[in-house]
Amino acid sequence: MSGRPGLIRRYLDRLPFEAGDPIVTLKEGSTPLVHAPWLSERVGAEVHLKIEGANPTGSFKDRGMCCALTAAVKEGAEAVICASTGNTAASAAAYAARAGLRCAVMVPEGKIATGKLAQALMHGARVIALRGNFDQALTLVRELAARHPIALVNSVNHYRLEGQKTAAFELVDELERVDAVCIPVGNAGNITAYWKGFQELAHAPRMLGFQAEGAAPLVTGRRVEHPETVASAIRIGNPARWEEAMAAMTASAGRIEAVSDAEILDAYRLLATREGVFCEPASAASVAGLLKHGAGDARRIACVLTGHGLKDPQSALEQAGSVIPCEPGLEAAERAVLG
Ligand code: AN7
Repeated sequence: MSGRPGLIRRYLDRLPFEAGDPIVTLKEGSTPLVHAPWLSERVGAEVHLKIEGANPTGSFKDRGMCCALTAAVKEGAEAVICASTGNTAASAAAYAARAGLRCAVMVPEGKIATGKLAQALMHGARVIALRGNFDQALTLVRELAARHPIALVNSVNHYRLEGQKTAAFELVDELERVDAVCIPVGNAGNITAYWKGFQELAHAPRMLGFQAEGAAPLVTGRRVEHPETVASAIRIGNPARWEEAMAAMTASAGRIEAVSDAEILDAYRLLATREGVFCEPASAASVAGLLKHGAGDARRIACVLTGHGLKDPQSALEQAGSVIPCEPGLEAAERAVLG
């Protein structure tokens, strides 16, 4: 077979699969690592951006989902289910379509970005809008998966973490040494997965996790009943991987800190205008955190940009400049173009 391998084939020896398994892949992983000159200058260290929005459905979830769906097919499942703030739903829907499995996703009504909703619907998932938040949705789908023969593909499923740990492998592959990793934290699956990946390679960069101020249970140490943030992907008040995330932070001498919505939106705009990289607001929390809290004495830093900016056109249009109307004549065009 030619072309790049999906991540199960690329890392087969470090994943719980065998060559003969019914691998479900859209050629996820192997995402670009882009040096960030403006950001590096600003923080006085070498900063790189891991562009996870370059995965097939536009987020890091694809790394975990190819493994979760491969395992589901292997185990004879006919349907999968997840709760989601959007990206997990889009990814589950795509990989289920690919595998020929039915898929149901439960999302908080009116609280997921437009692109993610369009993806889940286009891939033919049954999309259920819960009149409640993500945490309530996760409780419900866990119960449904326990009662019915439906595979749960949230990051409580360990295959998800197995897949997502491969991003740590890629960072070490390309950078050889990385001193700190900045990462947005919602349900805390991804920070747990990265730490697992680094540990398997005997690397120990500082894990710096960032939550939105209105949804920062790991910072305050208390569950948040009504999480609120512009970064809808990380609007989560009771992370399923709470203990694992805290353990990763402690073991790596890292930190989990909060950033405000204003700081997230600043970083979101700066990445787009200064680095040419368009991520979604939740992803920008990693850079907002680095700008606000620093990374100690780390010399080489990776910021994980978890999802593509096109996922959430509404937030972009609210933050960006407006378009300039123009009549179809040369003079009008000159005025419009030259200002
Ligand atoms: C862009 O899709 O939880 O800490 O249901 O979409 O592993 O939860 C998304 C999470 C960061 C946080 N960035 O990762 C879901 C969901 C983006 C995300 C996170 C999410 P975790």
